[in-house]
This record gives sequence, structure tokens and C-alpha cells, in this order.
Amino acid sequence: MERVAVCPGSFDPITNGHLDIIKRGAKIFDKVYVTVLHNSEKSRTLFELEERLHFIRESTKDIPNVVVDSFNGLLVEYAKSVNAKVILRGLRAISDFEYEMRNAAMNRKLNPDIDTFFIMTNKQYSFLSSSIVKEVAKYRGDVSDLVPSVVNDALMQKFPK
Ligand code: COD
Repeated sequence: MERVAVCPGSFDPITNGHLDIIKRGAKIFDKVYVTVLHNSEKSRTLFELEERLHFIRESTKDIPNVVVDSFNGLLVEYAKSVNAKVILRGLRAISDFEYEMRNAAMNRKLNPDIDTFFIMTNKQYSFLSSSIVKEVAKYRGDVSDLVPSVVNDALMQKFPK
């Protein structure tokens, strides 16, 4: 049976930390759906859904078993619709743990057939988040080694010198 995982997130925008988790996940699972969850309650994003999808597609185009997608609704419903039994998440620090534990417990309650699988961050990305990238880019700091080049270009356009 094909081992299918969903790597869900907001990806506003995708960073090298996300990409590291996606690449490592793609070595473990037969297929990884990298899916942007875009529920309207979520706070406003810097990039539109289509832009975020474009950045992920560009950054993962060399990984054949990655599929880029989007969904509005419950993550477990999406996972079921693509036959995924695993939700793949990255863990950075203890500060991630509580939030991830809560989500994993709720998802398991909603669908006990689906498990959450965590990959520890690569230590070079342990401080990296989409939020910190946006904040630094807003004040024209250099984030070029923290995000894929397509994202760096878009940030430079959004926040010109
Ligand atoms: N190193 C390693 N991993 C990282 C790094 C890094 N530097 N940065 C981020 N990550 C990981 C995150 O820990 C996460 O696992 C993943 O990458 C995606 O990160 P984000 O920030 O883009 O994703 P979130 O946390 O905004 O995603 C939240 C969801 C959209 C998955 C969640 O809100 C959701 O499931 N929404 C759908 C509604 C639903 O089903 N709710 C019930 C679930 S409780």
C-alpha cells in the first residue's frame, strides 16, 4: 500500500525550514501532499493563496513525489480525501510542542485512523519561521539564505529598498 502523508500549513511564505521537512518527509513516504490550509478565520496573510502555491511549486519542482495543493476545511477531511494516514509536521522548540500536541490530539479525536508524525528541525533552522522572515524583510534585512530564491525575490518586490 502506498504510504501517503500530508504536510499542511499556512506557508506564508514557505521557508527553508519548511522545505527541509518536506524533503526529509519525501524520503520516508511514497507521496507527500504539501497543502495550504486557507480557512477564512485565519488571520490575514502577506501573500495570496495563489502566490503561496506558486512559491511551494517552484521550490519543490525537483521532488517527484511531492504534490502541491490547497484546501478549505478540516485537515483530517482533506487527509481522508487523498488517502493519507499521516499528517507530517516539523518541530522546532518546546514552544511548538504545546500547539502541536493540541492539534495532534484534536485530529486524532476527529479521525483515529490518522496519525501525526513529527520531524525535528535541522538545527540551522531551529529559529526560523515565516513570521520572523516577514518581519526582517519588512525592514529590508537580508533573508536570502533563509528562503527559496522565488520567495526572496517576492519579498524584495513587496518591500523595496
Ligand atoms: N523547521 C522545522 N519545521 C518548521 C519550521 C522550521 N524552521 N518552520 C515551520 N515548520 C513547520 C511547522 O512546525 C509546521 O509543522 C509546518 O512547518 C507548517 O508551518 P506553518 O506555520 O506554515 O503552519 P501552521 O502552523 O500555520 O499550520 C496550521 C494548520 C493550517 C495545519 C492548522 O491550522 C489546520 O490544520 N487548519 C485546518 C483546520 C483544522 O483542521 N483544524 C483542526 C486542527 S486542530
